Amino acid sequence: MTHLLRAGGAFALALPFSALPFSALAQDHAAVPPIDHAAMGHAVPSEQPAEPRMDHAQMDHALMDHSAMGHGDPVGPAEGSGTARLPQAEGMEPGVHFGLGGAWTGMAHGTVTSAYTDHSGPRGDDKLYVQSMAMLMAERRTPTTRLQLRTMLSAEPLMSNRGYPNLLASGETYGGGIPIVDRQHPHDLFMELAARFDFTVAPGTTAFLYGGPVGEPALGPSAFMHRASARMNPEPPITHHWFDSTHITYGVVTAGLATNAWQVEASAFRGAEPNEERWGIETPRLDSWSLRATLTPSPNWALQVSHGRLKEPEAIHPGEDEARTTASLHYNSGHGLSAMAAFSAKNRLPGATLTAWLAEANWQLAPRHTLFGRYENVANDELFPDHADPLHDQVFRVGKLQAGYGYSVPLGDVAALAVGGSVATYFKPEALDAAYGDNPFGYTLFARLTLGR
Ligand SMILES: [Cu+2]
Repeated sequence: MTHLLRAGGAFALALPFSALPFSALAQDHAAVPPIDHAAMGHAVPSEQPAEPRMDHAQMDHALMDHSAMGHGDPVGPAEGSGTARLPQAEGMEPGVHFGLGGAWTGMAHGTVTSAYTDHSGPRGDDKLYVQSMAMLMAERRTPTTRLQLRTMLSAEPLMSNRGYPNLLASGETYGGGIPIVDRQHPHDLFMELAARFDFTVAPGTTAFLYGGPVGEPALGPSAFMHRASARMNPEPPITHHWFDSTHITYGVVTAGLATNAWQVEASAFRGAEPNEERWGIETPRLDSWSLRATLTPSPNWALQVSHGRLKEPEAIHPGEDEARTTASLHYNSGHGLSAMAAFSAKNRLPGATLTAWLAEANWQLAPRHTLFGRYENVANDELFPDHADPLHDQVFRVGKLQAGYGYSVPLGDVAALAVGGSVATYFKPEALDAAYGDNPFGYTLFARLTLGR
């Protein structure tokens, strides 16, 4: 019998850990707290009154009530993308859990979103496109350890390398070095190929190691597709390259120390953003670093601050490093409301410091009805990539306000379908009127199939 979890945006494919038996495969963006099955048993006595702590490794996770672990019981913070933490009340991302034999359990989660977006103005464009993500994870627990093998894949390389319209967004390149502006780049086939090992170092305190050829360093908030505050929203943030653009990094090693109330981590990783070849795995390097501290003072709140030094992140700015500082505050009511407020300062080295603000919320009013929205404000110097343009490299502070609605229908016990739409309006200085029109407007209609619900 499968067990379902809730969460945000991914669809699953095959596992490239071909050298391992299926029972050794793993992937988890779930809220399963590291190791603390013993704590879990104590925290949820009415759920599992006679659960002897030594038997957790043996028990059938397919029958285990993961929802009890992830939906607000005092068992520890939820886990987002990479090693990011989220409020405990967020629970796990949706997924299907199953036993793999012995002490191994598995989790599969995925989403496929078909969307049509249209934006007005001289730089507006429209497109029908498909976003996709698949996650597969295998996990093995003992009373004092947890091992996870994770993979996350996307079929987005199938779409045009130019990506899809997203007015005022920028980042990465297509067509042999042409900057992608007013569009969102497609994601790579391999979004994560990583392992994580947690072990208890003192009562209530665990240490962990995370890493792999494709992973996410300890920098910024949990990536947009892996946080409840952006769960229904079909549009990537225009501030993606200020907050969570490192969510696909080729070469990551992270070490951390954690309790239920705090986590500190340090990463070494490859600073360069993914290149235009989206099917392969780029050469891992460890030329950049980051530090992140996360506080989770109550089940409803998480606060992270992080700082990173990225070695030549952008292909269009060779010889230019970046110092990125982010802070984000996450709230989850445990009853359908999730929100995040975040700040980032991207300091080009050498060059300007470009700041960004983001506030977003996802409010599930009723099981089938969800409202969502996002406000962003960012100083962007990449809107005119043509060197001959007098506005080239100039910094413009622009903004976007977006609001939408999604209607969800369960499909049996293991999947869900959501349909919805959003509208967006944009803010900009008058100097951009010629390029963008006086009042650019955009909308997106979408249908999303989610495995796990
Ligand atoms: Cu991305």
